[in-house]
Amino acid sequence: PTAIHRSDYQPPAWWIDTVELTFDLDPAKTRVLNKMRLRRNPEVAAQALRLDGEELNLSRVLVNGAGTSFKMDGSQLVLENLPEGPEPFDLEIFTTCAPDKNTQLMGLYVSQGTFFTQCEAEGFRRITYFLDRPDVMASYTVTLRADKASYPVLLSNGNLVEQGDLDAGRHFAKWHDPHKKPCYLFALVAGKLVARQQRILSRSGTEHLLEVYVRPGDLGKTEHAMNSLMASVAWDEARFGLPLDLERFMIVATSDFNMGAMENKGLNIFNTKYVLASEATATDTDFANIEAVVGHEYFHNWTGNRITCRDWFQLSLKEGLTVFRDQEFSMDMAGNPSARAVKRIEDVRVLRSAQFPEDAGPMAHPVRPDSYIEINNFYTVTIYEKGAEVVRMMHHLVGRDGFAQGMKLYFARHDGQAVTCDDFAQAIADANPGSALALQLEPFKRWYNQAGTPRVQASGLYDAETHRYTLTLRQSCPATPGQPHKEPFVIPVELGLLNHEGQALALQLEGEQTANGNSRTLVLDGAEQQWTFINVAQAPVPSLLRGFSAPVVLEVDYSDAELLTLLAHDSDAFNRWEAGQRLLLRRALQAITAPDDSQDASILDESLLQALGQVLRDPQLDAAFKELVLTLPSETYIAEQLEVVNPQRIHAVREAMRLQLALALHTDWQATYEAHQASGAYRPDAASAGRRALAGLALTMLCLGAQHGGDSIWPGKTLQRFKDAGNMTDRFNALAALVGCGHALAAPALERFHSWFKDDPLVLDKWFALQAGASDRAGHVLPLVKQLMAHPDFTIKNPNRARSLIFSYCNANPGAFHRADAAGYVFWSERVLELDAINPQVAARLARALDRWKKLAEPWRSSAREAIARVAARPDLSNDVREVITRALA
Ligand code: B3K
Ligand code: ZN
Repeated sequence: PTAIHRSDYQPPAWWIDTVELTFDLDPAKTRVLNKMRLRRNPEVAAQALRLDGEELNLSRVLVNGAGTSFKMDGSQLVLENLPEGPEPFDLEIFTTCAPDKNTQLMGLYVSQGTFFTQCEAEGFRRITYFLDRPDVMASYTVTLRADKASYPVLLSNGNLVEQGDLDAGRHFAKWHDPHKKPCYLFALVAGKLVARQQRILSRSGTEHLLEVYVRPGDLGKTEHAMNSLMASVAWDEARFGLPLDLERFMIVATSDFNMGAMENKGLNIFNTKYVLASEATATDTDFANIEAVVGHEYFHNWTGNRITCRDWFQLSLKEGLTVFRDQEFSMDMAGNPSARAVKRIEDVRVLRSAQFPEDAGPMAHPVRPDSYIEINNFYTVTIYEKGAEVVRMMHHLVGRDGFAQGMKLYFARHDGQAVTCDDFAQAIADANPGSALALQLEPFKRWYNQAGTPRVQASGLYDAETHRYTLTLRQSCPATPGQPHKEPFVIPVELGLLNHEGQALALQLEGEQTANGNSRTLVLDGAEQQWTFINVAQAPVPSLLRGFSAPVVLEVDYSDAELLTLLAHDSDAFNRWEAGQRLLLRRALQAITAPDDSQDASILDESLLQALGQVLRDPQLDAAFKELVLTLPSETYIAEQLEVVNPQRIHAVREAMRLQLALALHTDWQATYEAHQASGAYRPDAASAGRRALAGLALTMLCLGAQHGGDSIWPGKTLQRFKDAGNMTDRFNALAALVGCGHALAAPALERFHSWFKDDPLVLDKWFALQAGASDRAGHVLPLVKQLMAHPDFTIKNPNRARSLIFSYCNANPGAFHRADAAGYVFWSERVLELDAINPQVAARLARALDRWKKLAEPWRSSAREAIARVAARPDLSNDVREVITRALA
């Protein structure tokens, strides 16, 4: 496999103006006729036409209706004797493919008797020979022909222009997409499906038909997805002035899907996980995720589809921007400032526990990578979540209105084009001349080019005599693969100053005539800079990087007392939470690096416990926020703070801290649980969900306490709760509390849960995931996982099921996975190889579970390396897994 480099980009030598596709759909052998109108790109030197193809059977090639010579170069079809001159000509290609043999779920495949496609990034070449690159945009007309009884519904992008019956029980449907698109946005669906339909009016009065297609039994679970879609349409029009540009917008759900969903023009295809929900089967988190993913795919209609990427190195152009948009959508839907802060905290948790490790590991890459071997490996948290942070910083630097103006200019300039991240940043800057972004655009764009998480060190000096407070900020960024040296980033640091009673102080910088608010943004753009605030009456406590205004690691030498002040009083909810997390992390790190575990029962000191109890009891604070404050930093995040990682010690310390929280705050947990009992009908809104989340945490703590000398009544109460619960969130939280504390009642509850939901695949996924992700006790999880692999409901071929069991264990349960006997790693290497033969994309995700092996202490480090080397030794690995494994060993 050879690497592809961003610097090698060449515009296409040929344009494809129109494509007429005709499919004779048959699971074993589907025939595809692809008739294209092509012309030479006059701006590029004349050269042969090289079309991409993969696993296709070629039967015929015609140019303007006549046979022509061609040759194969690897998997590319090469045509050398094409008409000279600028005139367009017709090229017809007949191929067949075998959808029912397609276990990779890329290209055309069959899931439970229904045909689906997935083309991004390079799946279209598995359907027909084509210029499979995003900068070739064409008009599509698609005719689908299939057996009418087996495939009553025939869908493709755009508008239905014709349909009718054919002989031998077959029928056809012809679709035309009014918008030009790159081939990665092509889609077709054919099968037995039913739809929830909704007609809506846009602001300008045009009518649209929205549809959500599912399998017949699932129609009752589509209301929330439809509501989310309607809300998305309204939001994009209200916030960004971007209307729906199609008469018809369809979502189709499938249970076999490699990722969350796909934004095919007018025909989004979704993993059922992000469509189907009822209060009896889906948790609050599921409801929130559905809203976010439906929004995300819908928002791609403008950011991704109307303006797309010039090449796959620009992937974050659409993904970072669209994640930013879906985050803002979720925040606007959640409503009040406190709920917005909760969403921000959740997003930052993901960034820190997934993206920061990626940025520090062997797969580290810039938001705009310089090279890749397999593009599927670059649909990463860096491209998505860090990319969204880069957009968020721009938003911060130009302001909400300035950003909206920037988006307007971006569409005015580039609608209908395939462009680069530079084009986007330029538009935002040009719409905001004089802004910090416009003044520093080139250095700001280092966020696109340099990998690694910057560190910002802050130190403050207060002069009691002159009432001056000087803040020094220094930045650095660790080396990453291929990038030993980094230039300074442009880092917006939003800050406030508090006095020791926690009151906000007015901010006046040296040189300013008057004070100017009590929260503002400093822009750090050099290696080291100082700012002096004047008229500061007392030594302040700085509240830095409010709202997490930049994706950096902030190092500040806070005293415990200062952090307690911030936790109790900061007006910035994010930094209140952050102060609590810093205290908890500090205690965890002290315990982990202590000479022995003799003090593990008292890792948390009285003042911190008291402060946390106060948060729990505070009537002013929202339940969702309390739940976040009382949740300890994850094992993964703790591991990132250490040079050398002993995963078992981290697990033991975190568990000891949880137990201490459970016991010391027992009365508060009990009161919290009682006070957060739901009343009335189930509603998935942020406030109700927050109350259930906090009640769930309380129950977990009460059960944990009961197992260790606390009130033994709780497991029984929890079982009762599990049985009586009126919704899946409460039911699942109760089950998780029993499983989490290892009580004997967990087993019968799990059994009952299985028998209730044995016919609902998404709920069974939860059942598998809960067991594989459970806190490890004396190594019990791995044998259980192996046993569950043999369960009749388990199949490794379904990505959701594989993720629920195997990934929940290998990628999300460090305490159970990093076994001293290496059995977790052996299991991992076997599953990577097993999956690679079926679905390389899914296998490559699993392969990343050992990304951070070099940080591990012995014996884990050596046994991890051996496991990786065992995978590497296989000669027949996919490019996907080969790239991940090679980088891990480099
Ligand atoms: N654009 C798709 C992801 C495609 C992944 C291909 N390996 C979903 C999304 O980001 O909305
Ligand atoms: Zn996306």
